[in-house]
Amino acid sequence: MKKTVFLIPFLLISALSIAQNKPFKTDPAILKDFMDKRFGMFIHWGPVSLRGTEIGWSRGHQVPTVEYDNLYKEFNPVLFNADKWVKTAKAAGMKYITITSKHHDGFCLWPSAYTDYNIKYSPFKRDIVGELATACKNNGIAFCIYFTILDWHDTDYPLHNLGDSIPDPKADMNRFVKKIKNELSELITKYHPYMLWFDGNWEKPWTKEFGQEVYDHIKLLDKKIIVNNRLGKGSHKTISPLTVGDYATPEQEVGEINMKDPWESCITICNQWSWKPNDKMKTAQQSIQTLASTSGGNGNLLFNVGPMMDGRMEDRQIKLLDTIGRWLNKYGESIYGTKGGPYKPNKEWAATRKGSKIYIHLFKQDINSVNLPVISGVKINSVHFLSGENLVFDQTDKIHIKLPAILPDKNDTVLVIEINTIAEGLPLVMN
Ligand code: FHN
Repeated sequence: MKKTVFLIPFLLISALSIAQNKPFKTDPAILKDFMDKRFGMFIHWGPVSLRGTEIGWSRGHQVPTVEYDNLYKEFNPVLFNADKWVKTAKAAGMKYITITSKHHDGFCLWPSAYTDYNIKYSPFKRDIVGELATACKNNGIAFCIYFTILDWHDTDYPLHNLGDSIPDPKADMNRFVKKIKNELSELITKYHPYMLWFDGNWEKPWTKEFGQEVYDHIKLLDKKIIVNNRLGKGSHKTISPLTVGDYATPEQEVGEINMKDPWESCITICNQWSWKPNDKMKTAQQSIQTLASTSGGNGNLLFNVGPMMDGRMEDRQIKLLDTIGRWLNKYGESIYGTKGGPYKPNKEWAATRKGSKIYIHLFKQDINSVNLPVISGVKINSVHFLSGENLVFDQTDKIHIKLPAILPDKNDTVLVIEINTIAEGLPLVMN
């Protein structure tokens, strides 16, 4: 009884805010906490891993639709161990995990009461979303959920396959939106996600109005939940008047530097989002330099792995993630809790900043000096490798830093420029 009494005023205020069309915005302090994390794991997984083709997109293409929609009857990833996955992410220096609870193929990795097309009806039966949420909580990793609003399997969603353009007359978007709001209520009240990562807003049936309705529904249940920018319409890369959500989501590329709007690049460790046998994998150097470049642009990196059909992540991917983690163990202060800039990232280097330090991430090995534009009003007190060694520099019409023949780290050598002011307050230098 007591709880309900408390709840009533909150619900009234919330309903009033929505009636005045003042949708909730996520608290900037929560968004800052998210952006300070800088590095997360994306996981694309489902019964499609039995075929090694792309999740959602291969349905009705590389895999016939009927065959694809029945894969769940074979799906039994007996080696799935949520704690192992979370520990792999933690060892990589990742601070959050985002899993595809439901992708465009409509299969749910949690035992939803609103569709039988879910994990409970597979040989595996176990609640994958729930087990991962618990493992994240036990290991101090923020748990986040990917949720598609484009569902080719659902009869109420008007399009049933990639490339469909004629809406199914039997479909009903209002019924569809009601169902996804119910599914989101399940996910929010059972698993308490830190963030919801929506996807699939580009097809005609979805509107900004549906997006706002779902966003308001989420915020009524938990105002703290961070929401990406794929509930509304418009470009994934930016925040615009068409956006519903809190941050931008450039994909398979490092986003443009942006000191105003929060953003996160989602990029695959291999080529495919879900598991593919012998897929081409990125190198440690590419991965670490991508992380430094996203941080240099003031954004986060959501780095995607696709677990195999038996529930394991590939050993070679675990080894690569561990190498990234070892780099972050040494140089993480130049990534976590930093701001991007004050110099724009480029192919040679990226800059991050925190307190009275500017960190320069050097991507090339065979260089004997680095030249940076001077910043008016800034005096350099010292320059050294983050690993310790002091460096000779001078500041005339440019900042010139001499480097030894061998740099400390072949993936990304970090320089520290100690200055006489707070680096985060400096304007961007258009280098
Ligand atoms: O279609 C999806 C794709 O499978 C993957 O989930 C990416 C991740 O950002 N989002 C969509 C393509 O933009």
